[in-house]
Amino acid sequence: MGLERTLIIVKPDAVQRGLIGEVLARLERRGLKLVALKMMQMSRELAEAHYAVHRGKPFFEDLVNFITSCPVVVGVVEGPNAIAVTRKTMGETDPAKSEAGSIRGDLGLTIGQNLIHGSDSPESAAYEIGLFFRQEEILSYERAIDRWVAG
Ligand code: D4T
Repeated sequence: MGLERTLIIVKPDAVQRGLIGEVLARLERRGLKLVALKMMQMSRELAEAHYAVHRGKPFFEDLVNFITSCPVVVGVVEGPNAIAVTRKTMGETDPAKSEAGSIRGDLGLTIGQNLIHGSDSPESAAYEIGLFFRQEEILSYERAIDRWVAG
């Protein structure tokens, strides 16, 4: 049971729909711990760096325009197997294929507006966390509930 950190972005559609709290609450209720959190307007340069693996794909331009279209909430969540657990809690990339009970399966309809980003591997988590946060912005702290969610 490896303790991992992963980057999450509450995307513009969730911000506009008033779902920031709902999205973050689902990760918190899962037992994951927020160790960094901020609201920001992503620049085009940052968006292109974040989505570098998708450069050249047909949806790249729309994706960058979308993610820079209004402020987002960016965070780092920590927990046992946090990368896979966060992805599972999010649902599939396409909300139409996502299980009910997941964030995208309960709250989304289309792939272009899928509410949340989560890193998909330890390598992308390390890269993405480094893009958005300085080391001193990521906090280490104990919660009294930690032993009840990850005993
Ligand atoms: P992100 O990266 O936003 O967490 O989404 P996923 O990890 O689930 O999916 P992804 O990297 O494959 O896609 C990134 C982002 O692009 C949008 N997208 C994707 C799109 O608009 N059209 C597409 O055909 C694909 C594959 C949705 C998520």
